[in-house]
Amino acid sequence: MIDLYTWSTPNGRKVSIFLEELGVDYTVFPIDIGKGDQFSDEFQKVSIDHKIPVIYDHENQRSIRESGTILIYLAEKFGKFLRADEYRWDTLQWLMWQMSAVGPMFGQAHHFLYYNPGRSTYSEERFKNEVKRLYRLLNKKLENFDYVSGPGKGEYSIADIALWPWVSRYQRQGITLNDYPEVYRWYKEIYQRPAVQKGYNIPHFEAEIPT
Ligand SMILES: N[C@@H](CCC(=O)N[C@@H](CS)C(=O)NCC(=O)O)C(=O)O
Repeated sequence: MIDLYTWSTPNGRKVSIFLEELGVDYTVFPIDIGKGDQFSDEFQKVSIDHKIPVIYDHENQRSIRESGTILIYLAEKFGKFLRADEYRWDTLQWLMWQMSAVGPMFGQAHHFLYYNPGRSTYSEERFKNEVKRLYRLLNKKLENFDYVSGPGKGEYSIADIALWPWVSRYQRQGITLNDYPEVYRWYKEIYQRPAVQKGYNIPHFEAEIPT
């Protein structure tokens, strides 16, 4: 049994979507980061960093934080969505790109463009441009691929699962998905997966998924 400490954010949704894709039993512990639950003594026992998501695996009493690590851990534990052959590195490079570029840059774009508009023109411009550059790169990759990694035209993997929830916040990044047609096609296709519909609304329904 897996415990999931999470909230309705892109990093949290990566893990709930993945657990739904795996179809495994898990228990959700909502950590309302707007109210400061992440600073409670109880949560600190599983997350030294005070950040969601975190999982606790009862099978081996292991607690794991950092969403990219959690995805790799679960993929290896259940043997799904991360190939064991040479395409593993293809998937991992896109997963690391999500963790090191998309997550931090999109996060800063949300901070300056959506939550604090008008506070810093320089920062707004910088992160808007960087977000656009990352969308262009993703669009270019998807020109010839159905998914970001894997053999043939690509296959759905933890890299797509990590990227999709960040793209679902495109409105907060000032992005129009019609400007990136391949990303839009990929986004809509993944949107239709039942596990995505369910995992998006964990720990609670926030709003309809933007389309
Ligand atoms: N690199 C971490 C980032 C985790 C993260 O920033 N979580 C945010 C929500 S998406 C959080 O818990 N924020 C609470 C806070 O900063 O106080 C990961 O990918 O898991």
